[in-house]
Amino acid sequence: MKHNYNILTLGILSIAVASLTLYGNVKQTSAAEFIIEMPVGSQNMACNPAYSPTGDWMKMLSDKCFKPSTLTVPAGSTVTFVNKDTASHTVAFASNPLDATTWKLGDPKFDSGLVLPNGKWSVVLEEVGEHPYLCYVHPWMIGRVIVEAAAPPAETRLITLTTDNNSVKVEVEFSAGTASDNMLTVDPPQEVTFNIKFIDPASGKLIEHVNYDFAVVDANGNTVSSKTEQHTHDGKAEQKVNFTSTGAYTIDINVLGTGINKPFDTKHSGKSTLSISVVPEFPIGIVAVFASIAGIAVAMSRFKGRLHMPMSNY
Ligand SMILES: [Cu+2]
Repeated sequence: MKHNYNILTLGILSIAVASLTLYGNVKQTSAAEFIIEMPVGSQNMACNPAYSPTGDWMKMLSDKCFKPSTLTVPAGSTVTFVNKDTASHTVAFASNPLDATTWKLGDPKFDSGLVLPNGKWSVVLEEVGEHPYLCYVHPWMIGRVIVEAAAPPAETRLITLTTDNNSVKVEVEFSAGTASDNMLTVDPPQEVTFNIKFIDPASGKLIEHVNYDFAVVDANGNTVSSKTEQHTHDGKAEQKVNFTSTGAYTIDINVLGTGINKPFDTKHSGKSTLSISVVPEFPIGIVAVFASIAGIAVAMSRFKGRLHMPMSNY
């Protein structure tokens, strides 16, 4: 299982590297702002030598009319058209820029109206797909924006807890698993490193000389492992837990107080609990099962083939 997981990870990594190579590492994956210029001279038909009033508009894209004439953006991006020319232009979306019946005129979301020299107009594009547009004053000015699905937000591996008396903010960053609703999900067997920060909620600063207990407790309330009276000078701590079996666990971080010697100052203290669900990661498990079924099927067919072979072939 672990082996399959590694191969899969390697596969995903190489696909990721391959796509990075294909698209270049400047490719934007989350919504952002993009600019398309109407360059000087776009008022002249000469900006688009391939233009003809009929035919395939996709063969009539010229960066001298709209720059760039093809722009790919993640969904939700803002595209701003900037008029650098000495004439006024428009931007009107149209399913076919050469077919006036498809021009989306009059809708301020799809039709800029006149954009004066040095003026600009912005549109937010949510719908995934190809969005052709034109300037209907100068219909040889044709362009398109291709909207791609935005990448999901980067995974955060951070859960913020507060002790029961609200005197310590406990920030827990973990090396593996996924977090949602203060619940961490881990695929076993997995060693997880917890980087813990003890923060003063009032100042937002790390608390110095923190003493704490760190315990892993199973669903029956039994302590699986624990470390007591741990001390951190700078308010940062690292703890490792090896999750070998599935189940529900909690990590109890009990802040005993601050100071070098007992009795500790309990101004910053209290208990905080992190819930952990240790479950096999479903899709990877399924892939592994399919892989082994496929393996058995191949073995079976080979065996069958041999059974049906004429004796003379031996
Ligand atoms: Cu124009």
